[in-house]
Amino acid sequence: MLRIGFIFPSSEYLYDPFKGDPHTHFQILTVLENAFGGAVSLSLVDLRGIKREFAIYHIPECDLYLHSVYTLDYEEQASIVRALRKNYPKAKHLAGGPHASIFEEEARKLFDSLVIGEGENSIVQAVKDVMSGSLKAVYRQTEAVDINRYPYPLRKFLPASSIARRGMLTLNNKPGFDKLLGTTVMFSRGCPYSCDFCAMPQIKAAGPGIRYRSPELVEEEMAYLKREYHLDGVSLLDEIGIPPGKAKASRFLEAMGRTGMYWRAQCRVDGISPEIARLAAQAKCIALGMGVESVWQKSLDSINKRIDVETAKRTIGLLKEAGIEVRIYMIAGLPGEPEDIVERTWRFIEETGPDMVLLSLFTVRPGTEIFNHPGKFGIKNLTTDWDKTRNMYGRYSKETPVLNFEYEAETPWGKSLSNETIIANYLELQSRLNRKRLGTVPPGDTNCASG
Ligand code: B12
Repeated sequence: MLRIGFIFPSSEYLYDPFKGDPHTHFQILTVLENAFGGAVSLSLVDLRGIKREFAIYHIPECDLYLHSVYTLDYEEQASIVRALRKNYPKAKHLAGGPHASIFEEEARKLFDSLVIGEGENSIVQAVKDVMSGSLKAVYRQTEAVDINRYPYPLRKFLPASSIARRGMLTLNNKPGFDKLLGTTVMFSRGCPYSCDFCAMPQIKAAGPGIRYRSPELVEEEMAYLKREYHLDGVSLLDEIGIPPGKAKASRFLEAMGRTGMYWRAQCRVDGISPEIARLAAQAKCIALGMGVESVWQKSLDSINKRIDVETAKRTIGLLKEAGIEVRIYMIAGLPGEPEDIVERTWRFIEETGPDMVLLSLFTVRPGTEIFNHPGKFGIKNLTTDWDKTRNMYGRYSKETPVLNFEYEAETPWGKSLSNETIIANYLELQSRLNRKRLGTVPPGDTNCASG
């Protein structure tokens, strides 16, 4: 029997790594179970919360190790691979994920094999090849997979205690929801937009656009979670949780409504009509997070966000009226910010009254248009020291944040802000938010779709 272990790294830089779930791992292991049944033994090696130097004691001997490589985890994952090669020299290491796709050459030196693009077909072929001793260096998926051909991802690879958790449905302005049991789900793949600060367009180049699981599969997965884990609700991690377009959105919302479970999600500010807001509330949507990113239109335009500040204002109002808690994601330090950005941002917040504001410091991540063409955005001195890109507010009670780039003094939009000013602006806004209890309490929410 072939022993396969999929390793999830410690994620020690996250305030709480158990806010999310290893969806890639659930999905790939479920696909393998369906394809190979008893011919393979499958394990998810969960290293969250485990110190790096002790990780090796938590990893059982396997014939094939799988890794999903994120930029911030790369160094840790490389050290794990090196340690495992010493202990189990015959074992093979196969990797996929954003960092492995963006830095293919570098990744090929570390791993025996890479899966580039979506992995459902490639992993089945790769495991067959391991069995016959002919593992290839690269498996490349060049077309989008049909996600409705695959069953929902099973959660049994982790203990129930780490699946069903309290605190997943907590609301800032309504008590009681923190007691509910919840977990995270993902019902879509991809995104139809090309924001210049997001790595998705490059990572998902082989499957552009957005694909949703059918409402039937959504209901099946929700029923499974309720039955096996007695959940009260779920948090959707999809970038655009409610499918765009009235017909698709209604069918999805009706399906969610039938489950009787609470849910929270994310959406674009331009994706919500009054009717959709009402239907979502009826379907027990308790909170929606939206990437407002900036209150300065020039900054929004410079990153190709394709929204406008007025729409953002309107949608916040709509959702509040429907009784849905509104969280907005904002970024400090985007290209084009004026000198008075703090006051402008604060006015917007006071005027619109969101229930929560999750503010991040702008970080240039690999795989983004800004990383690939910094000059276009007036950016220089980009660092690839990824440690400097672990920007979580939760860290800053003890440390001072740093930017992983600088703006040219003169940029395409005129005079720029210095790094010191951007950081001071960021800290000033965070402290105002905390004083008004609008920030994350405790600081450092790990939600990642906001960048
Ligand atoms: C859910 C999610 C999370 C979850 C769970 C992460 C996980 N490791 O499972 C949480 C909340 C924990 C998280 C955290 C972070 N995330 Co995140 N996350 C996502 C999100 C929204 C979905 C990923 C997902 O699970 N999709 C569902 C699965 C089934 O699909 P998939 O991941 O695309 O995987 C498919 C293929 O890529 C491939 N594949 C991938 N890996 C592997 C490995 C093997 C062996 C094989 C065979 C195949 C394979 O096969 C899969 C099936 O086709 C993506 C954006 C997106 N929509 O893709 C961002 C994204 C991946 N995250 C990102 C970032 C930056 C982060 C954070 C660093 C955030 C931060 N605030 O700093 C942290 C770091 C996390 C860590 N250690 O996990 C970036 C990655 C950029 C990069 N260069 O690494 C993305 C692309 C967001 C973005 N817009 O830029 N994240």
